[in-house]
Amino acid sequence: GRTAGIAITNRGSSLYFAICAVMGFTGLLYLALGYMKPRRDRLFHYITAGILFVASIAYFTMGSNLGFTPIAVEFPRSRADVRGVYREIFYVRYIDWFITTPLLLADLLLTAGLPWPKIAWVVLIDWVMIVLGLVGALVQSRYKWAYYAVACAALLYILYELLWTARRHANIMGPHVRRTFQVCGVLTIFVWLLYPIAWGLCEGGNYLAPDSEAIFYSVLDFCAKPVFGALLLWGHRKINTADLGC
Ligand code: RET
Repeated sequence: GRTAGIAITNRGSSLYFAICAVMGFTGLLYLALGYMKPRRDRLFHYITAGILFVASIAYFTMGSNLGFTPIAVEFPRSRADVRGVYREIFYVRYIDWFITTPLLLADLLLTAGLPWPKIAWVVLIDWVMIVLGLVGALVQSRYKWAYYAVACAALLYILYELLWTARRHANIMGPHVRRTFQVCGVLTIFVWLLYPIAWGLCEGGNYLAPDSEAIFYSVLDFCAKPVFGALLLWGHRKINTADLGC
């Protein structure tokens, strides 16, 4: 809908609240399942539940139509009455991602048994990617695409590390680690590549209205967090956390 020249989401709000509930519920579920395991095997439950609780708060914020700022659209398009001259940019997404994407990478890379300096390095590149995406989203002019391009390069580097370094490492850690990393890694590569596409159509190019943005990102976040978490924790039922060096 359009309020004072700003295209904001109306129908997206209920979807955001629904995802908020899903994230909160699965967070509690994964935490409870962790408490049914011996203390030494709870690490991945804590990480995954933490991811879901942070996401739940972000989705509550967006459902309440908070955590956004209006940004002038570079080229208001013909259906400007739908999209508005300003666009609602949810900066709270990036605060969520700044916290949760490193934890998702920790889930994956700790499972692969990578040494911590390598994990820290990949997390640093991930932070660069998220911050550049945020700055690009807040920039009004076409310079936003320069930030976007560098962020995309950072994403490709992260995916290269998953596909090359981490996969090879996981393969020598036994069949359960190999299988779990394979399933969660493939999901990650596939879903993470869709985020820059969503960004380009929403924050970047203003091709999709905020209602569609709500659907697009909600589907991606649902796959990247609750579904990813379920597959990871399912895989870990046969993995000894201590064998991973953590
Ligand atoms: C941005 C825009 C700039 C270019 C790129 C991006 C990538 C974002 C990614 C986000 C992943 C988020 C996840 C959230 C968890 O639910 C910042 C959109 C490359 C990969 C997994």
